Amino acid sequence: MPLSTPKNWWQPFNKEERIWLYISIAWGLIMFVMMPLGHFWNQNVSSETYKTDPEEYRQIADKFIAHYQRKDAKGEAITHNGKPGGIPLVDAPSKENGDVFLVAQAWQFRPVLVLKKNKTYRIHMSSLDYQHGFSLQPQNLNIQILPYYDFVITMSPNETGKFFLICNEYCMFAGEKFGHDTMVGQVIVED
Ligand SMILES: [Cu+2]
Repeated sequence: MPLSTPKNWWQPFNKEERIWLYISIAWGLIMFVMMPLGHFWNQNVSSETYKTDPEEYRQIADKFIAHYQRKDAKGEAITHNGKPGGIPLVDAPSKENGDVFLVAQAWQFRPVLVLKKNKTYRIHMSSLDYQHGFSLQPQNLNIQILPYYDFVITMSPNETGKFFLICNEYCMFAGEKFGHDTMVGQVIVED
């Protein structure tokens, strides 16, 4: 038989090759079981999913924001930075009183939600344009936000403080501008 046509296309593994193969299979299995396990340490929470569309969702969310936006003594709407045109600050209703709506849009999350410790909230989230990520920090709770889908998570904050929402899905450019790295929102938990 000529040398150029070996009987078997494969050769027996040598020792190092076999070790690396076993390591990569084991690592693949670890990564695989981490996905469902992440559910138990609350890195990925269960969500309900509904169909929506960006225009419909925008209307519902803006109505929600107008209704629950925090007002000052003179009845003026309050924003997160105290300036007109800032992101609205909303006293979110707990589960018994209504649903909460969060909008992701290049490149902001709105509104800034003010929640109460140990109350339970149903939080809807959808995108008006691209795929965005909802990454609550420093808790590291991660959910994808997609246009045309309304994800609802139920959560009960158990510590007070200011938490940040970071977009952890690279969201493209809009009008030839890039702003993914600036897409940071806020959630405030009060007593
Ligand atoms: Cu984004």
